[in-house]
Amino acid sequence: MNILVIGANGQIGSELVPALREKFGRNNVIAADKKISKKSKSSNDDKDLFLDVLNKESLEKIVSENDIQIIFHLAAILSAIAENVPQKGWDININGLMNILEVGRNHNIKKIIWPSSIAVFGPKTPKINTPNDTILRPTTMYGITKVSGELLINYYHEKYDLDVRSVRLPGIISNKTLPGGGTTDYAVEIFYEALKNKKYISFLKRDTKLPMMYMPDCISAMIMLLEAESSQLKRRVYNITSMSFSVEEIAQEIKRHIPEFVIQYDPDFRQEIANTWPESINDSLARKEWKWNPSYDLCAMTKDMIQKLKKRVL
Ligand code: AKB
Repeated sequence: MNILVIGANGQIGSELVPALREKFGRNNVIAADKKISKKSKSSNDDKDLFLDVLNKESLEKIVSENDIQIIFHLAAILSAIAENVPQKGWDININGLMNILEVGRNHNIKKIIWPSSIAVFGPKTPKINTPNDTILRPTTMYGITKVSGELLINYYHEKYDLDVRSVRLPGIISNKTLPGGGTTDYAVEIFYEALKNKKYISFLKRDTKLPMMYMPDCISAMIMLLEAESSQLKRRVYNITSMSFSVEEIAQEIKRHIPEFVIQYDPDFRQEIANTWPESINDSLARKEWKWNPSYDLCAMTKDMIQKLKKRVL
């Protein structure tokens, strides 16, 4: 089973690749990205490849030369950046996904895992305990690309029987690689600033509450979705979550570990994006159909983040 991870050096990819290599063997996991890390450049590792997802020929070459059967497609332009460069957001998020789906059907790829996002929801969606099947009318460019992506994966599944699977990820909190340009990034930055400067200026208001998840749970969700039997899956796209908190609530939790920590609020354009997203989402279908069950809540995640980051940041 040869696996290709696209966007391997991003926030999720940089932790998913080692987890997959540990589970399925080093030689069976190819890590591809447009940004090649210094480490892989210097090691000249033939399992770390350059790939621009918009270049379909190179994608096809990598897939056939490495006899790829499974693709994790993680390369994306996130919400805050996509608002500023809408055309680029569309190109990477949709034309990139189209390339994967086309290569998927032409090369008999067995499974494709592609994350969607809570950004598919919009101001008209119920804000609390948002169900799996609900109004999808996002008002952000990123959200529009994610809804279009969900429609596309459903289409390729129905029409070509391509096994594409997706989860709507909430904000992901992690301590290895920084997220790049999302609205939920504050929930990562706050830890670095709390440890380094004992102070953080939030770009979201104090009472802005969003669904979130700690990276170890995100990685296990990806692997569980990959391993789920087809007969377990009644749909292509699942809500998943593990906690929801406001900016003030996470600041309070950090203060329990770093009493001198202070937070200030200076909302910017990202507030407008956050205002259109749910406060909490209902993931009962993922729990029921493929036994999704996260391990970290706000308290456990905060404790672990501080422990891990302390060693590196201080
Ligand atoms: C973002 O903030 O853009 C992402 C997401 C919720 O998909 N983290």
